[in-house]
Amino acid sequence: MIHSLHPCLSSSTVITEQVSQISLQTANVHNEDSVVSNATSAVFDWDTFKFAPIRESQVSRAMTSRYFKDLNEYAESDIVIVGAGSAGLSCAWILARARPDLKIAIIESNVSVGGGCFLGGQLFSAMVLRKPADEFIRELGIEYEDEGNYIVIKHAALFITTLCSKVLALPNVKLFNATAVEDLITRTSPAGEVRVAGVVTNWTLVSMHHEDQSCMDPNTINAKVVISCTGHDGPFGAFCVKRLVTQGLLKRNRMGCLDMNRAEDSIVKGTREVFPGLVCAGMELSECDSANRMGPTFGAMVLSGVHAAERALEVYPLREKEDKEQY
Ligand code: AHZ
Repeated sequence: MIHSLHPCLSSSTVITEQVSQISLQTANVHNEDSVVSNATSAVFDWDTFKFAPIRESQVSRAMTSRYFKDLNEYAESDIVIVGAGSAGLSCAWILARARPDLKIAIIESNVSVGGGCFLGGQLFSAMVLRKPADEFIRELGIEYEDEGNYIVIKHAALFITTLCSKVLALPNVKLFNATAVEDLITRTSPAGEVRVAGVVTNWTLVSMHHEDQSCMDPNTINAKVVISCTGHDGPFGAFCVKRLVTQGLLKRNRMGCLDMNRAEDSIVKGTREVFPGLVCAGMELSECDSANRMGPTFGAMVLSGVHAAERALEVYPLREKEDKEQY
């Protein structure tokens, strides 16, 4: 049975009906005697097994109709989060639950989410978070070992995939991955004050080829507030801070050397709207404030994400008002 097809798909109705009629004739037999029947009811007599039929265009339309509907809806977002690493996804989880009325787009340049968070340090698995970030981990429902001042999750990927799955299940969030923010939208008030008013995007693979292909113009997303969580300097990292620096709108202070104790406190405390309309969180802040890096301890990333959500909602009414006044 196919529910709620996009209106432009009405020409496919005949094919859809034919296919669903065939699918009704497919009678798969459950195998109650299977040695894995205690783990799943999706176990069948494999000799007679057959998938419900499908036409290739149905698969294509199932994806494209939804993707372009989302692009259309989120072209006007309330808040855009740039970067789906530990800071960005932590922020999204808090923000989207605190304000279910707001439309939140997450733009991630990589195909996969997580940034530096699929592994602990030096390609090891375990992930360390200093207290009091354990409160956030308990809310996520992830098991950990309590080591006193810090906790250890058995694999960083367990943390980031759990967090991501919870974020993606929220109805007011859309993740556009494999999509890079390659510029910012700005507005200038009659008094000459500049603010960030959205992001300029492109497929990441296109963004990577501006040097050897010409005229590959981007797409845009308007937003009242942008939260940048693109990590420290790198090929794509610290993107929004660096873009404003090139315009002389923000001062760059490069990331300091590693000092776990100083670094984590200063990233969390320093999380703020660094420029009108642009809140900055996670390691991108170190390129703004010259904060030390902390290496493989992630408590500051999740709590900077929480703090960023709080700061974004504080400035939201003002930025929304400016957005209405300045179009
Ligand atoms: O792909 C990037 C990553 O997933 C994404 N990103 C970067 N530039 C982008 C752009 N458009 C869209 N222009 C972009 N996406 O942003 C994500 C950043 O994740 P991250 O894990 O690099 O940053 P974070 O601040 O969430 O976590 C930092 C983790 C670190 S680094 C570090 C150290 O070097 O000492 N220590 C910790 C805990």
